[in-house]
Amino acid sequence: PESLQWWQKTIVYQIYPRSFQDSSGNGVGDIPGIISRLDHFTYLGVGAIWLSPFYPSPQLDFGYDISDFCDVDPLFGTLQDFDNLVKECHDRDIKVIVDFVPGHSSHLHPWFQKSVRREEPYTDYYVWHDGKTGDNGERLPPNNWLSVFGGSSWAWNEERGQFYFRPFLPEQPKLNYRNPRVVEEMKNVLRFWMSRGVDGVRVDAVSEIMESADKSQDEPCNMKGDYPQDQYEYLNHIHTSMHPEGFPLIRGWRDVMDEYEKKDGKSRFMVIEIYAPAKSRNVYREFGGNPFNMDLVDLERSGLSGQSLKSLIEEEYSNIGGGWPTFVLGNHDRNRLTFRFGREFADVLNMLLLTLKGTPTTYYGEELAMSNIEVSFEDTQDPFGKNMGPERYELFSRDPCRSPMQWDNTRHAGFTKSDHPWLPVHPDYANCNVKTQTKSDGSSTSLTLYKALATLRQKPAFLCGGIEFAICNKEVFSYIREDKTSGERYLVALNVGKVPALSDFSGSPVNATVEICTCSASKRLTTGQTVSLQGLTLNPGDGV
Ligand code: TEU
Repeated sequence: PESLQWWQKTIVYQIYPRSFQDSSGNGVGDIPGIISRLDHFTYLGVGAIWLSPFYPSPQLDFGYDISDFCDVDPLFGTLQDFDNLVKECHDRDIKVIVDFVPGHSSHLHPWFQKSVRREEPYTDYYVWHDGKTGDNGERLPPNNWLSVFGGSSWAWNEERGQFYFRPFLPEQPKLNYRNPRVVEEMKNVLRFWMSRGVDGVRVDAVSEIMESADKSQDEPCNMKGDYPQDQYEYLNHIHTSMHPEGFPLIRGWRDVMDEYEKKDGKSRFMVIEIYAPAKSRNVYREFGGNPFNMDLVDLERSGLSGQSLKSLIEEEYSNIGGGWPTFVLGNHDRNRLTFRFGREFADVLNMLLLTLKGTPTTYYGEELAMSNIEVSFEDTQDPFGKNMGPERYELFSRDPCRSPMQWDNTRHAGFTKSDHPWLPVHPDYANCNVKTQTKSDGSSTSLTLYKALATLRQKPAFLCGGIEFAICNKEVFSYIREDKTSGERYLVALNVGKVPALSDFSGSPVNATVEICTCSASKRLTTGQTVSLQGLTLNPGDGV
């Protein structure tokens, strides 16, 4: 463990600033609110927080549309508040990771405004194109490329008289990385935040960072039969996704982080957002990035079994070479665990995440097993959901997983004093909240389990010990984490199936002592109890 860097020893906790804690009473979370809640991380044993964007923004994609990369939106506070946050975190030995969104800016960014007017040196800061003329003389985009959020990824700008590329919203014009000035500008953005003392970055939307130079090529079709042709999945994105000319940009950003490492000898973490198979993740590692492993994020109930977990985890460990895994279960773009798998599997999946080798990332609220909220189409805030229309919005809207953090059982779960939180609090907050789940009446809750797991994973066997798979079948996923030096040896056994399983785990020892178990398993097992490994029954959702 001594040779591990801080980011290999900690849990990363993702905060969605809008939804964490409102201190100003406007219904939207803010930085002073986060500062007021830092005890939560000390209590849990979480040593790093990652903040989704808090930069000036018209909030059309809730902060992922940035109009000034080097400031704080008044909605969330001031730069002084941010500096205070860094100081308060560091005083508590908590690292701070910020979101770095290099791919696009807001349409309101001065660079884009000047680019529209062809003011030098901004003329080519974005990806502009004349487009084509159709058979009837109509104006058409240069190709069939699609936006991740649906529809053409080209938007017409009347003032400049050209199309611009925008792989997400029309209000998120793509920066042109074929322009060396842009490359340098974004490195300076990184330097700005590194100089303010941040310990790492999460790099946004890395797949879409670079597009083919040749805009005359269409993307090939991916689907057979009836599928909405303006939807992202309809095409294979060889020109806009994971483009090899984007890889060196990762190296450039890593180099900037290294400049800071060299100055003070402190390691900096750069985790990149990419939904990619193991082989492609390795490519990004070669360029200095540390890609999230999103395999568990992409998993749904129908795909969950002991075997499926084994195969995806085995693949990570066998492909990673000298790299370091970064597992994650969910984020602000995906449905919550309870929605995807059912309430009974939330704890067992947290147990999985926190007992694997690698850096785990937890999305806020998952330590409580918070649930998706229901939002009607009329009330939908997320542009991705709105774009899809009343029939399909539920498949795409990200509002349900972004509801306010549930702190206690007072009004709006203690999130805000406003009458109107920006998204409604989940109605289950009276029982599902930090305060209730911390109550020390001896019974175990999702939160107390999470805390116990966070403590346990500090043991060398979990931090850096080997992993050896044990019984893996439809129901059961089990593995042994062992540290040879100290002789620590733990069996982790999880039932992720639909029926109870009676398994024989006995190898060398016949008996084992229960260290920790999920809430459902705690009805039959208790910490410190000796159990026979020859016949251990686990019900669905049980983990031990
Ligand atoms: O998400 C990026 C994103 O949506 C893609 O990685 C996408 O999932 C993939 O390419 C589809 O195959 C990030 C943020 O997490 C999200 O909240 C933002 O809306 C988006 O970037 C735009 O900044």
